[in-house]
Amino acid sequence: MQSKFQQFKTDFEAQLHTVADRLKLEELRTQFLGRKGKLAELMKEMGLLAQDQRQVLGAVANEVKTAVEAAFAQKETTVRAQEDAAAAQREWIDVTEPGSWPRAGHLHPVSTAIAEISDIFSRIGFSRVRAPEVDWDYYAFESLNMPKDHPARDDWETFFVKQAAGSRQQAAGTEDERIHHELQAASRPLPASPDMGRLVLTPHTSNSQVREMEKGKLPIRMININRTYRRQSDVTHVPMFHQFEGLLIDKDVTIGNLKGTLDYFAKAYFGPSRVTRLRPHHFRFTEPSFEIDISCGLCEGKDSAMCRLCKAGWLELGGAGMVHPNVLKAGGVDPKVHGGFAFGWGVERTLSMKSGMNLDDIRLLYKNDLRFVRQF
Ligand code: FA5
Repeated sequence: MQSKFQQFKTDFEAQLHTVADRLKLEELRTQFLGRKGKLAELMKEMGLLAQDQRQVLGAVANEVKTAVEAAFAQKETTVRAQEDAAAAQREWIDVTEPGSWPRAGHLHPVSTAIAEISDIFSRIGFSRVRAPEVDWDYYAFESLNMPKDHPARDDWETFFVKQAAGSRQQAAGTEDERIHHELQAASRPLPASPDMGRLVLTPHTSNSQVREMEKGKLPIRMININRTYRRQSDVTHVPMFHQFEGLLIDKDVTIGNLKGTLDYFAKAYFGPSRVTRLRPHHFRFTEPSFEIDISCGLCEGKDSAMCRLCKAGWLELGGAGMVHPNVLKAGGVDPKVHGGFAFGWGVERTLSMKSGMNLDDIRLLYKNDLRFVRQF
């Protein structure tokens, strides 16, 4: 029986040695020291012995039990300490480490260009105004010296708003009705031309010219940047784009003032080495009219025959001219006293011609491809 106790101790110690975690330790405790464990069995067996034998063996049993429990307690302390140290290592948190931030977005390059253009003109006293994006034919064409059915209108490839065509009756609560009411509220009564025609998605920002003159405050120095629409789509055209329209009405305004303004803008937006040139053109609402070119930023006009971007050192940006007397009259301005200049450029075109942009398809701006927009 005594050797059984010794064997028990040896077995226990051997197994205790291999234990490395709390789970195994608990299993070992149940197996050896639990109520139905090996020690309890030995004690039960010992209880069956004669009293004198029990007395002798009792001392041995106590000694084994004390030694085994002490070894167990020590192992338990060691295993706990090891497990706690491993957990501390594994679950360690550096509370001073910066958190992980969601990726921040940024303005679309067209929005940035609009803000920049607006800022550049504000520095020389041009105030930003707004004109409707959906407007009457009258403001988009007719008041701009383009009578109905004039072939020049075809150049604008206009979208007409269907429901409003020829009729002032719209279904209650529709978007058309809202636009219709907004436009009526914004429009002044027109003694010369009571019929404002159809509603159009403005194909250019020039609808702001007569609207601004109608406000009756002179001089005018305005910039209108807005969405515009045309039935076009190719590498240099998108169906929805932005234009910025400049209009200056004052006394003694010359083409020199126009050229100076455009050169100022070209240098401020594109860089100090860039210049503009005026090329004769024709618009019904300006006389004389010009196409505005800007010197090429890629070849700087030096190797223009080889340049993949420009034609002969110049890039075409937009139109401009001296405001036609008929347009001044439509706006209630006396052409004998006041005159002025106007210009209208595409924001996307202007942006794509900025050095470093290298945009060979303007439609990329509206593809919603984050790989593209994140570059800017
Ligand atoms: C006009 O729209 C005139 N209203 C400009 C003007 C204003 C002339 C004031 C005189 C006085 P044009 O159709 O050329 O002109 O358009 C002007 C610019 O708009 C173009 O040079 C181009 O930069 C831009 N543009 C025109 N159509 C598109 C399009 N579909 N996509 C992108 N940009 C366009």
